[in-house]
Formats: sequence, C-alpha cells, structure tokens
Amino acid sequence: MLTLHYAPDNASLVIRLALGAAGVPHATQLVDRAAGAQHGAAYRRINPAGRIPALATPDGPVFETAAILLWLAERHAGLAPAAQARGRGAWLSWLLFTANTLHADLRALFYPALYAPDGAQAAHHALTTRRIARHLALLDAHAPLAPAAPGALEFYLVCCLRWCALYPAGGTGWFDLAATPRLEALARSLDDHPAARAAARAEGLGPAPFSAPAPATPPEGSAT
Ligand SMILES: N[C@@H](CCC(=O)N[C@@H](CS)C(=O)NCC(=O)O)C(=O)O
Repeated sequence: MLTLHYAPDNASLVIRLALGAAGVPHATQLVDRAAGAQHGAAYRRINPAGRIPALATPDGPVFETAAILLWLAERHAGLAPAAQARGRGAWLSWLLFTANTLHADLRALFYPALYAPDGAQAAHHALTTRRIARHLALLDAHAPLAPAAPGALEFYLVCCLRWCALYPAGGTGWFDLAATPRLEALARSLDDHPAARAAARAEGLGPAPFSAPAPATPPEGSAT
C-alpha cells in the first residue's frame, strides 16, 4: 500500500491526481502545516527536505513531485509515454522544465522571505512573476499536451495554473490564464476529470479547481 503525505492544495495535489487517474490504491496522511509538521522530526524521516509531498512506498519514501510522478509512471500505465515511445524525450523535457523551472519559481513567489531581503520583496515579486509568465508562454507554445488523455505532465501543469491564480493571497493580479490559450483549454478540460472531482472533494477545491479556482476549504488541514 502507498501512503501519500499531503496537505490540501499543496504540491501533493499533483500526486493525488496522478494516483486517482491511474487507479492506484493508496492511503493519505495529512501533514499539519498549521503546526509546521513538515519541519518536524517525524516528517523529516520521510522527506529530509521537509517539503510536501512524499509518497511512502514498499521501496521506501519517495519525494520531489517529479520523482514521485516518474516512479508512479514506471509502474502504472497512462501517466507518461512509454520509455521507447516517440515523443518521450520532449515529454521528459517539459516535465522537468515544469518541475525545475516553473515549480521552482513558484516556490520563489510563494516564499519571498526565503528568497529576498526585507525591502526588496516588491521587486522580487515583479521579477519572479515576469519569469513565470515567460515559462507559461513557453509551455503554452511547446509542451506536448493531451487534454483528452491527461497524464503526469497535464496534472502537474493544471495545479501550477491553480496556484498562480490563488497564491500569494493579494499578489495574483499579474496572472491571466487567457494569455495561454492551450493551458486554459487544458485547465477547463481537467476541471471535470474524475480524478479532479475526487481530489476537489477530498481537499475542498471547488467546482472549477483549475480554470476558475477559489481558495481551498478543506475538510481537514490547511493549505498554508
Ligand atoms: N521541489 C519540491 C517542492 C515542494 C514544495 O514546495 N512543497 C510545498 C507545499 S506546495 C511545501 O512543502 N511547503 C512547506 C514548506 O516549504 O515549509 C517538490 O517538487 O516536491
């Protein structure tokens, strides 16, 4: 049995969607962010980096969103092109771009105190959002997207779009989903995916979690 260590509307949402879409049986374990449990000794035994998500597996814990997605895709069909499939290289490129570049800059946007000194936060926000808008434009132009048969890349991207629209509270005016029409179509399409509906119920994500997101109202835990 796999156990997803999660907090509502955190990066663990990407993994919940992938597990749901691939029909992988799993349990979930809340990481209590309000109590800073991600930094506690018990959670650091699962993920020494103290970040959410982590997936407990018979092979030991796996952490980092992209690593978990690839680990799952190696074991369950439908999440990624097969190792020898045409387009596998492009798919890997854009998955890793999403993780290493887009998601990394989202972290910089959401945790400004870790990235910019006091007094420089407005400039940091402006520069970071400019970079993120460029990343999204590149993804919109080039990423191999399959809205009708979504896999790891599509689920990762729609979560990133959701977070751009919601976080940080009061600092989302820069974001315009309509500026990236392929990503917008993907978000609209995945709003109604069965795995998204199940995740929305579990984490309180509302009726259009990707194309018109509202702040999470989770039945347990908190997003921040
Ligand atoms: N590179 C990590 C980033 C994960 C990440 O930033 N998780 C956030 C929640 S969305 C987190 O753990 N935040 C709490 C913290 O950093 O204290 C990954 O891909 O898993």
